[in-house]
Amino acid sequence: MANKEYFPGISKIQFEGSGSKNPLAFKHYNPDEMILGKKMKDHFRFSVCYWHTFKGLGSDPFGPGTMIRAYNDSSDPMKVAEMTLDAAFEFFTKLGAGFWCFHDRDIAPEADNLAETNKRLDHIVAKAKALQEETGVKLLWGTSNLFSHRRFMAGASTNPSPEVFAYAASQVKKAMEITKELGGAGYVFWGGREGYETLLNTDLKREFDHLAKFLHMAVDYKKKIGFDGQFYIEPKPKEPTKHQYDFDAASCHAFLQKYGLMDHLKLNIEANHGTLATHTFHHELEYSAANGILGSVDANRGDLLLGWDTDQFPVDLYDTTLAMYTITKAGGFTTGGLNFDAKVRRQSIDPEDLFHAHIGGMDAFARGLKAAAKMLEDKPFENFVKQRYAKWDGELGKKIENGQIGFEELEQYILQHGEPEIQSGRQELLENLLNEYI
Ligand code: XLS
Ligand code: CA
Ligand code: CA
Repeated sequence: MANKEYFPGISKIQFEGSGSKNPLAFKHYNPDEMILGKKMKDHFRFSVCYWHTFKGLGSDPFGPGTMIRAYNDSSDPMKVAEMTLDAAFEFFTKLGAGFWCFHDRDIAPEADNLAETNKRLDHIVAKAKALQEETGVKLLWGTSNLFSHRRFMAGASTNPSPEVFAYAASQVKKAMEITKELGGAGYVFWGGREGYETLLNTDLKREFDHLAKFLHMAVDYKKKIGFDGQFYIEPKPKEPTKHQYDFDAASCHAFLQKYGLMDHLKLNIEANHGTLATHTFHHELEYSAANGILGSVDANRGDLLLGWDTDQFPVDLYDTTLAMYTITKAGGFTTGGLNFDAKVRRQSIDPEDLFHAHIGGMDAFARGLKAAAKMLEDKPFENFVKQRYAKWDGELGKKIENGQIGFEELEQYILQHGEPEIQSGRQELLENLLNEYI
């Protein structure tokens, strides 16, 4: 660990229980506590994201950053990269998050050409590897920033220029190599600017084909280098482009099926992207779980009154409860985890705000898990759903499900039996019940 302390006055965050008034302690997240036969920390596999937490300084379209960080205090960009990495590992260790995530360009700044940029990455990755070994912190996933540089203004693999496609491929090739080098459990493809601003200048069909071609090349290269991490696509409907091709879980699912990619990619579901697509976080998780493509989660939340990706820290207990309910019911994380793709607000300028934010998110998920565990043990919702669909296990239901009858037999059935029986959906009762668990 570096000699310099970047978060002085803050020691390792401890679990102090719900009576604690200490803002720098966990009230609910108790890493080794067993819930449903598994340690809490293994349910979550919490991860800290590098981009918001260490590279974000609170800038918005109306003004530059507000946050002054000790690890930015140099005019040499590589010195800043090194100091930031030291600060990051100090933060991961003090917080007790077991994992981290990064984009290639977060950890090492781009140089004048690709060869030099890759050299910078190698230098930082060697340091990151040593810090991982020293602290035991692991890499949840790596990814590539294919959206900030001006060359990617019209997309990366969906760019009208094959040269930009080639540049993106070179960048992802390297990002996969360093993710493997750091033992990453996964690799994320988020379609940064893979979408369009206007269809008047866009060959939509060709762009989709190119996106798929790119992912197939990545799958081939993954095999070639023996990287055994899980690939994920991260859906998002808009922002930065007005329409992103990986719109939501269902459109990603259709894309993966159409292009023969189902065996190679799962989804990284982000809460705020779900709500931007006018779904709930719960819906996106449930859809993915139902189709066997739930891989990992970017934990955050949006703001109902703001129509963009605010990436706030998750504090809503309904969200965390329903998320943990679906995730746990689906068997829990294997390669994936809960990555805080979230940023503190522009006025939260102190380093300790980063701790408050993560502690709050971890506690909110711990409460969600505890409520979900009780729901899974008592099964009030599962039993209700089972009973609601019970007739499908009867004679008629079975015949339909097994494809043994068609329209003519069904018409005969109705002519014989008359008006179907209907039953209440009991929504209000179920919502009241959910409140009892929260
Ligand atoms: C942006 C995305 C991005 C991905 C990683 O909205 O959430 O941060 O998670 O590229
Ligand atoms: Ca994300
Ligand atoms: Ca986001």
